[in-house]
Amino acid sequence: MNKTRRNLLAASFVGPAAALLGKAKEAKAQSVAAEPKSSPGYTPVKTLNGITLPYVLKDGVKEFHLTAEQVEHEFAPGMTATCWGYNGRTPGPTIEAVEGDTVRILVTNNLKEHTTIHWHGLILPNGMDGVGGLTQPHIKPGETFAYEFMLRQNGTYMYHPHADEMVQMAMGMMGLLIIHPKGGEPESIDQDYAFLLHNWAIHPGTSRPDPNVMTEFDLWSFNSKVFPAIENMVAAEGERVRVRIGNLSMWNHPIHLHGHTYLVTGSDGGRWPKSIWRPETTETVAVGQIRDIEFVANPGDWAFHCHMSHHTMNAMGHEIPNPVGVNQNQVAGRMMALMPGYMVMGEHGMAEHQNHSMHMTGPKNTLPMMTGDGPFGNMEMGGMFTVVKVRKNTNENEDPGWYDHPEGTVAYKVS
Ligand SMILES: [Cu+2]
Repeated sequence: MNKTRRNLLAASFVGPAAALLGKAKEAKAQSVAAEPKSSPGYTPVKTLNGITLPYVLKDGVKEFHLTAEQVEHEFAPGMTATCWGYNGRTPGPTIEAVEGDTVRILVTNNLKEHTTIHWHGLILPNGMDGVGGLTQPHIKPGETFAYEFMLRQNGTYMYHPHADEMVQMAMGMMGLLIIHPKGGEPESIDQDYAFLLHNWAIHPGTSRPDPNVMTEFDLWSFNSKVFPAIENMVAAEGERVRVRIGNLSMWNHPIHLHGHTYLVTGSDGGRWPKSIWRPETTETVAVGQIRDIEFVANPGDWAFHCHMSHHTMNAMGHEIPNPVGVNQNQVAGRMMALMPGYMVMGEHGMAEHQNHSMHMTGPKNTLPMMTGDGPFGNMEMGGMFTVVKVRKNTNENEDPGWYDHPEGTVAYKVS
């Protein structure tokens, strides 16, 4: 909570609006002060579409419990699959703790094959590193292992299996581990969001990830959700927002934010010293990497997405002939004779497919390639796409709806 900036903000307004805003801020400050003593002492991370794992304190040790298991997972309404994850979800719940904490993480294996958990980026005793066969025996079905270590660093880290890794990660086993700095942030953060990038080979019409696929994936996800099911990120104007992005997919993803210049402030090597923060609008988060980005929120509905344009599509087909620029009139006549109702599409681009997505159904359990109703029409997106919604004031429990553009600030038709 950046109190200094809030007070400055409140002080810089005049008139009745200012009084109201001032009151709102005051109320917010009071509600923070009124929180129980167990307040964690940091801005908790919001895991998009996810949760933070609760812990119990046992003799000064924070004890967490992860259960590896099969999960029925919905990628977006209309498409579910049988995946593997932790505690009933993929990715598993986010583990949050503070630098200097000793943690004990119990891992129960409810899969039908052995597993382990590796703590990606952590400085820990070698035997806690979770590499099956190398640093520990595998956790067999039905067994529970304990990982116990002190957190000696702060930043954004990940956890994932290091046993039958190709299969277990392709099935969705992964999670975030966030360590807050002891004594607070050097630059305080108002909104702290986190998600993991992943890819899935769930071929159209099927409902189980295919772990053998190396490059030709069908779905691209933030926290195992695809647009339009990915939650928005919400912030108030002027708030400092951090987004922590981890990549446990098999591709690199250039992650792009509209309308801002953000600072890249950290990686899985922890939060970087200010001297090496750098301004970007697209930052590639490579396979196995973390990037933390931070920005001061500008008002609007800002697209936030992977810049590989095939990664903002759902249900990618890989053996589609290229129809762009092909006059299909002759084909249409012949096809209509065989199949009444046949339509040719794609000659002038693929956007026209959107006009038919409501009455033309694909295979069962398959999402449209591009979708999303916006205030001005179809957004024609899928996969790794969401929106950062920045408003004057925000209400935690309310979707702020679409941005109300000030008059004269929307691109307009000339002819
Ligand atoms: Cu991508």
